[in-house]
Amino acid sequence: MMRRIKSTMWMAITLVFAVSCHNKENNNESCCSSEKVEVTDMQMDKLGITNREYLSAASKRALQWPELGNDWYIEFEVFDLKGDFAYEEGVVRRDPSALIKENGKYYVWYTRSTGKTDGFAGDIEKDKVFPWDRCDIWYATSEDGVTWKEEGPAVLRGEKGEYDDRSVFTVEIMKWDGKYYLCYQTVKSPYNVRVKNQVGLAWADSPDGPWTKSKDPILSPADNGIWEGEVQNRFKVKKKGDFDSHKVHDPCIIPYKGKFYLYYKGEQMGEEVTFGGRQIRHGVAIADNPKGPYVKSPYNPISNSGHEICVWPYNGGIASLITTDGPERNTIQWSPDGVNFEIQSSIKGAPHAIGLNRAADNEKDPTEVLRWGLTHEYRTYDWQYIRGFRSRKVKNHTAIGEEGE
Ligand code: AAL
Repeated sequence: MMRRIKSTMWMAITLVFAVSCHNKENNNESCCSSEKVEVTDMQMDKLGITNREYLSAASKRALQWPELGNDWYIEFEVFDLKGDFAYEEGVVRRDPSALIKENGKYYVWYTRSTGKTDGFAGDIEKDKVFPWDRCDIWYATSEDGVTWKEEGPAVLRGEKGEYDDRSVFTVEIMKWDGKYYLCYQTVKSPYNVRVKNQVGLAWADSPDGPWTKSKDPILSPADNGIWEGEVQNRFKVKKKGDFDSHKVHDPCIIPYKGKFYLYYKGEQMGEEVTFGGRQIRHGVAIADNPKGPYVKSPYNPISNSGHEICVWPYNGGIASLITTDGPERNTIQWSPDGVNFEIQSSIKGAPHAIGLNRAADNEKDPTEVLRWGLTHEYRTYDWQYIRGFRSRKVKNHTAIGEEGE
């Protein structure tokens, strides 16, 4: 535990250090040269430092490293699946939920639609504006995690006028106290670029349904942003509002410390491009009961990086895979309390929209739930399909024929 705290402190220090040096350089001040840093012989040898009188900025950062292990460091590979999850032109299958194992089979839920994407330029009343527009939530089962059988729809879009009448998508599963809960994104028509996205919930006594849907959304965007003008442009705002003022996405509920933690991705009105990517943050909303009410944490946002939510319990806290956007993308983070996350490792990149394996023993290893699972991939912008992934730890780096110890 101590090591973990130290390592995350180091990561934070490194980031702050890097930013402050950068600022000073911009102000034309000489940076990082005058401070006297003590270096022991052991540190010299371990870090391979040439001369303790001439420490580069990199060496100074390295001297602040704690003893880092490899526990949270993993590499991914993706592969094609069989049966109904083999690639099928004309059908969108994407954003798989986590896997659970029931009745000797793995179950997964996912976004499903047919037809090409038209975009926003035409008649949005008739067109399909995104690949995840006009979708329903379907489910599939598999005995081995590789060959999948599509079982049919689980949760359908609502009747005209309901909050989920246009699309239900990007679903997660939670099993709790013998019941099953699906939480998912919802959109109400008309699906224009300024439409607010919400989160719905459905529950059932069996993973095969039937599912009962919540009459109202269980989570909505913050209501404190102000659009500028009437034009359908999501970047034009008078005031942006909270990090989740436009959309609440990628919901995932984890039973934790006697409560229910709903993690989600927020999209802000007037989103910018920052750190070479989208301005995406994560938040959490907490409830006493699975059906809510969910109250957003005053600490939100709890991550300033990431995209799809991928969280799991570990060692009394919550771990989170942060991908795609923001300065901390491609890291795995952990929080002792489900709210205050610190970086544990950086990774080379992860498959998108991971559905992790909740049937795994999440306490066996920090990343056990990521050893294998599901992801989606874009064959084209029109067609996405569900694929498998595996991950492995990097344990050695030995040349062919190199002698062992
Ligand atoms: C995904 C998710 C949400 C978005 C779209 C479909 O990566 O973040 O689900 O709405 O893209």
